[in-house]
Amino acid sequence: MKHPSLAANTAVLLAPTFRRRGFTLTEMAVVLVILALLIGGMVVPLTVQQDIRNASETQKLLSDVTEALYGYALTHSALDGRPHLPCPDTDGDGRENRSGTACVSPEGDLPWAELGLGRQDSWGNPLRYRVSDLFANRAAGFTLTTDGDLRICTDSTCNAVIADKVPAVILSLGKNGSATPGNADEAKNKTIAVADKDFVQRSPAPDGFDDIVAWLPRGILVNRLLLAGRLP
Ligand SMILES: [Ca+2]
Ligand SMILES: [Ca+2]
Repeated sequence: MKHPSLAANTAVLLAPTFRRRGFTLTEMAVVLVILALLIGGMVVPLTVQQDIRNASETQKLLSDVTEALYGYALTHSALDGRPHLPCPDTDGDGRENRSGTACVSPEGDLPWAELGLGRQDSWGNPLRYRVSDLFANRAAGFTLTTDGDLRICTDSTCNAVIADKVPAVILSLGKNGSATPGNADEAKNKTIAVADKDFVQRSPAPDGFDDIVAWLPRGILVNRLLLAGRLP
């Protein structure tokens, strides 16, 4: 049998020497600030990664669309037997819109249903399409010597030309697609004006420019048709 005083002494020896307590408000605040910083640091790179992925997928889509346009020229003949490109879609059904043998408008949405791809970019906006009149005429197709009338420039004033005599241009207005253009280069690409035949291609910049522009170089278009025996 244990001696009562010995049991009491043992209990004293085993008792914790500190007093348990909860977090203070200050400690909680510090923890919350650290958590906020950690989560913030993770979220920003994730949105940046998504933007890069969307831009990359749209770039790939535009590349596929240019291939589909080469294919269209190979397989579609004007009334004179020569090749031609499709007209833009001006009523949103993905089919080209013509008035007789000419295009209703040289600029509009990409005729994605005709091509079998390219309905929307990665941000859910329709791809835009512009074609030179002489390349889309269904009465007389184009020849080895037909020149396009479109230009790709480094800015809206077109001081430097990247590509000249271009038959067709395809573009995505980028992440800010539906927003009002914040600079002259974005406005140049977004505004549909029949008389304006210049487009701007440059790197994305902090000024808000994020358009992705692709085009059919005239030389590659006629060379593909030559190799396939569709020209001259
Ligand atoms: Ca249409
Ligand atoms: Ca844009």
